[in-house]
Amino acid sequence: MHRNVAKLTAAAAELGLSVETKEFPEGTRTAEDAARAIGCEVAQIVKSLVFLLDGEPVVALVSGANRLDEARLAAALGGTEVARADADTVRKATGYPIGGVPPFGHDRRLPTAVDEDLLRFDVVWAAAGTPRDVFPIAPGELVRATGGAVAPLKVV
Ligand code: 5CA
Repeated sequence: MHRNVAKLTAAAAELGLSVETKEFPEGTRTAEDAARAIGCEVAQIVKSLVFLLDGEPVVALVSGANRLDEARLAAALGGTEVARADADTVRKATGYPIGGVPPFGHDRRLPTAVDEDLLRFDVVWAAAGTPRDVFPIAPGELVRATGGAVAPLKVV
């Protein structure tokens, strides 16, 4: 098991969650890749996107079918200026590389917004620390584990 996957699994256990990760050698780097490998809807894939909100890193958990509306993210978390984090900032803020950023289990707790569309499913799939490992989770557990604010986040 990749050490990032072990780290995510340990973080989940600390949060009282038993997480079963699944490795797909063909890769799960993007939401589309992940949906294809898993055999689920793209909308069931959790994109864990890192932004700087007024200069501080935050996480948006967005359905794979949706495009994030940055103004909605700012509204959900109570800030103003939103900027996309670059690859280096993502790794520094979370401890994971782009394409593998999990929704929780980061090096420090980050303010999090959860796309309300994810709550339509019984199970959604998120990255488990690398671009080839994922895990299923009930969206309610995702909200609980992250302490996230559920909000409309998509561009309409
Ligand atoms: N493993 C999949 C799904 S479980 C995954 O991690 N998808 S993701 O959407 O959360 O991560 C990929 C995202 O990283 C892209 O949607 C994009 O927003 C972002 N990204 C890709 N390249 C860069 C880059 N060079 N700088 C900043 N962000 C990037």
